[in-house]
Amino acid sequence: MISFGTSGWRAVIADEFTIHNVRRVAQAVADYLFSEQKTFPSKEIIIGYDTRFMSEDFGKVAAEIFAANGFFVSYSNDAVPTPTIACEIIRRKAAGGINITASHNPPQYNGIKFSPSWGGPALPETTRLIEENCRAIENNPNAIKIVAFDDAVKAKKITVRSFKKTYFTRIEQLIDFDAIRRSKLHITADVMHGAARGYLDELLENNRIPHIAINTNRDCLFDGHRPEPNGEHLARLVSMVKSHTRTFGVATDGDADRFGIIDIDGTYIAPNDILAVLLDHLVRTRKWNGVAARSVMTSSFIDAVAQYHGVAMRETPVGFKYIGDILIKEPLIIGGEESAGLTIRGHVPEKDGILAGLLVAEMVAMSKKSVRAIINELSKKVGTFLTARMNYRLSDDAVRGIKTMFANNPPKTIAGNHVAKLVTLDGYKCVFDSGEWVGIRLSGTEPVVRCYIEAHSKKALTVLQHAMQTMIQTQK
Ligand code: G16
Repeated sequence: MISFGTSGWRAVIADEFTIHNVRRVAQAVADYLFSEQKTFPSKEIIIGYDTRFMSEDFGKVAAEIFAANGFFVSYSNDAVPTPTIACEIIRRKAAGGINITASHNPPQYNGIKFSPSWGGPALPETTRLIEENCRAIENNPNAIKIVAFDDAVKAKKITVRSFKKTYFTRIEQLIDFDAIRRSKLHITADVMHGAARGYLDELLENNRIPHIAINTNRDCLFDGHRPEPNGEHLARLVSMVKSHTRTFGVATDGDADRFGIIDIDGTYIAPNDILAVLLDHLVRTRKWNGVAARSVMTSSFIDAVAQYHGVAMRETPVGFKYIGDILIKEPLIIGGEESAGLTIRGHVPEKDGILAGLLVAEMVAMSKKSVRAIINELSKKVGTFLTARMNYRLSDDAVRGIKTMFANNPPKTIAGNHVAKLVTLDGYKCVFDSGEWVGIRLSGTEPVVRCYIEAHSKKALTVLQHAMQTMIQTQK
């Protein structure tokens, strides 16, 4: 059963993520694109891959299917960030693109992200059709067309290319590298053995920003942990930042669409805070107005900043596809998620960890302040927002129990807080009279239930954490 989650299809290598299943998914995407030919007649497809085990080989497997189906394939000559593929889809007016990646998942996983011609992650109405095509192919394996990679290269059906140039130009238009250079800020870039190697470090090098890049070698085991740039996995970056003065740390995940920020004193800064300070930075430095967007379990710190600047806020289910969709349709200033994804006006409708890290560096350089100092100043104006996220591996019965409880008898109070609003955009979010809230939902990328909490004080955060833990544990 091949199913697309929050972003793409992900599965354990050699279990479900096999050459056969990659062929099935590629054929299913090709069939989908054929069905779209009336509205978008391009015959070009972009194929990239990350640094995971055999990703380039799985990419070739997919390229063989698209070429056999009559598509012209632009196949990346190296591991490539997901946002770079988005850029290339748009520039070449391609029918779409796929990236062989399992993003931030553990090393045992691989996956396929598919983006249609608009460049953002496919929306559910698209992935549903691809899933249906996969099922149809299962019953008719002869439906899979294949041509050998080398033969397709000779026949000019597949062209091996670098996608760097357009992407670098775009980033250089969006980021004030002169300001970073003038500030003499030193950047330590941790690419976590992922697809930002040769991208983030080269951009810094080309723009003469003093920097050190770490974890640039390919390591399919990602140092034994998943390539997720959060507080748990950036110990080396933290110690590098702490041991150098005026050094700021930026990190990117396996396919370089997520960011991690280490402030100049070596502390990890949560993406929720980064979204809020960047909205403020963009409004002040670019003089942009319009709308901002965040997914439902993202902190309302950014809402408070939006309100302060008279910017409208859009709330979406979890998944960058929904934020990308807003960027296409509305004058978006910034859109982001608590899971460390963001994009801004003028960029692709896909999250970009490289852009995010450089933008925060620009903000630090221009303000000559630490990120923490900027957060504290902003909090004085708009309020304090503290957040926590817990992940639980629960039995199917426990998950059913939680769903039934919220669907049939949602709590009226939690830890003495009256639930003023129940938001059901994605999972369940209980918003209290104070504006503090708790949320619970099933992850679409990992086999876990996620619980999110936001409070205005440490005490309230701890109380709500305990209350949610108890609520979840009673379901076990
Ligand atoms: C993916 C999606 C994001 C989403 C994140 C977490 O990130 O692209 O939009 O916020 O997963 O989703 P979930 O909570 O359902 O696991 P990535 O970087 O893995 O593609």
